[in-house]
Amino acid sequence: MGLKFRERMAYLLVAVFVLAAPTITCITPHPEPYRSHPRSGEWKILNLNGDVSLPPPYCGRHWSMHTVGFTDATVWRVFFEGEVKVVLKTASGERGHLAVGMWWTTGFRHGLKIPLISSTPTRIVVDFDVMIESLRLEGVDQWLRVALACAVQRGDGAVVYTEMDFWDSPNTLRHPRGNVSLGGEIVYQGGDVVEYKIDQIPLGVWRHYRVDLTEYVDRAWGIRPGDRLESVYIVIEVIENPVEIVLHLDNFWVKALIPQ
Ligand SMILES: [Ca+2]
Repeated sequence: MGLKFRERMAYLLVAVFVLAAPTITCITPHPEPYRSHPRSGEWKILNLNGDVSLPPPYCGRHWSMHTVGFTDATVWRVFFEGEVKVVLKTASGERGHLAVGMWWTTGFRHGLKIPLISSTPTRIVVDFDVMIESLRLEGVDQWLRVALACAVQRGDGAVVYTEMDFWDSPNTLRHPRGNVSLGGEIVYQGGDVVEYKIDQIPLGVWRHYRVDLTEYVDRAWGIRPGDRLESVYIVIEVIENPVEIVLHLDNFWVKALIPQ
């Protein structure tokens, strides 16, 4: 009658594996979304006039710019002539930012926000050349940050900002609201902003950057279906003491890597 002990143990072991298998499957770590995005393929340019090569009077066509927070005491100009030249001079007590770059409405090739996850996996990077020609800071407690930034509209409509600083004033780095003083990369994190430190560019020198937006946005916010890129731009942020800065920008290309 019944099964021998050895056979019963064999059935028991099979039962344990069958029952445990779904559990094992469930706890397999899911790959982070950006890691599943391609690392090779064909680059497709997503914006227009990134090299500022259109003839006059269209040189600055497709570029957008604005300031937030500054009063009339701040003077700023943006010139388009083969490259972008930005001049910003703030007064004491001013706090705000100047942004110059590509917005989906005018600068993106298809006039549409760009999905960060779609049926075809894509990786989005920004290539650009930049030079800070000159920089004048008054006092020791000035705040100045110069960064590549992007705005992403999430599936629920909220907008989040990811910034990659390539120049920060010493005072900014002395008072981080992030982990940069602990050896991390985050200069500031709060509300709808995560700000990374990617470099400290020397003055008067052109430098090329390739910034992987997919990776930074995913690390900052965790990319989810429905997230769409709506702008990519250079931002100069100033708080308190007067600042005078001249910056040049060229070959500003937003690109998607499409797997072949
Ligand atoms: Ca150019």
